[in-house]
Amino acid sequence: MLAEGKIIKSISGFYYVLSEDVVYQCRARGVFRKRKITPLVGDLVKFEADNGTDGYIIELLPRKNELVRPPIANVEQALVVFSVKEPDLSLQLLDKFLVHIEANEIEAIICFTKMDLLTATERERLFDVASLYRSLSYPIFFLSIVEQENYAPLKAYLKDKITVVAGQSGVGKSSLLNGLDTSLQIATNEISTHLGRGKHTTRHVELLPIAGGLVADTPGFSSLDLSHFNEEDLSLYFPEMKQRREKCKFRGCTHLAEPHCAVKDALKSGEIAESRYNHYVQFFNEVKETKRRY
Ligand SMILES: Nc1nc2c(ncn2[C@@H]2O[C@H](COP(=O)(O)OP(=O)(O)O)[C@@H](O)[C@H]2O)c(=O)[nH]1
Ligand SMILES: [Mg+2]
Ligand SMILES: [Zn+2]
Repeated sequence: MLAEGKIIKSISGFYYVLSEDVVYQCRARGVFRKRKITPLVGDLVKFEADNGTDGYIIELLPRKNELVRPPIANVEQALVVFSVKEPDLSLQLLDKFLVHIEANEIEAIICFTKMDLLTATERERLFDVASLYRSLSYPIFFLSIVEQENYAPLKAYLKDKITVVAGQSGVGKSSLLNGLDTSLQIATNEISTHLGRGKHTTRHVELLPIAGGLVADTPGFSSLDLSHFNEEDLSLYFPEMKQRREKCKFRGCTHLAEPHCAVKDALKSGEIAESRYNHYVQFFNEVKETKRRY
């Protein structure tokens, strides 16, 4: 039988291929190794199976994209998970996640978790902050494992897509997935074994079938290093700047000190939020600083 499927897990030379609700344990034909192509989780493949359980991958279909950390192909969107408390919300970190996601041309969906920990006044303040991100066209969800009321509309976003979950440890990523699919029992409160770049971690990459889509609980964009960015490109990853930078007088305008800068004009008129602009400047300096050091 020749069929098409998606790799949802890979463990020591075996690839687990999901095809019409059945998972086949596959090996890759030697031809991949010779061509130095490694199948990735998320890859759409053609495989041959002689029985209902095992098979051979014979062809990788073209990838739309490929993330490095976590190593997943064909990712279409990221759930950017931020708790509103414990740990406290950091807009600078949120913007940094968004920059990485924009740079990878992936759709971002912002999920604010632990809403139950906010007082009524704090909620109002959060809604103000959220409206800024809504104005940038990011879908926003307010979630809490105590109330569970916003899980259903979020599920609709997952259907037929590969989604990675991004966010700091402890913000409630695993709890959120358990809430979306109550048959899952992902361990929560896991102490992260991730101790930095290059360190071996025991966490493997796996796509979980949730709400008609495939979701990786493995934290996406776990390394938020900006060193591989060019400072001149940074404003491409802030949609409100990208939209205006063509109107700057100088080509290659950095929107810092140049005259007749459309971005700074929009900042002055309040069309671009100060917090977003300030984070842009901080990231710009961070990129320059890391370049200077190497
Ligand atoms: N109060 C409250 N606690 C939550 C919520 N979501 C998660 N938590 C708690 O936050 C801790 C970390 O959650 P976990 O899902 O493991 O976070 P992860 O590290 O991002 O996967 C656990 O103790 C959860 O019970 C929430 O909506 N409200
Ligand atoms: Mg977790
Ligand atoms: Zn400019």
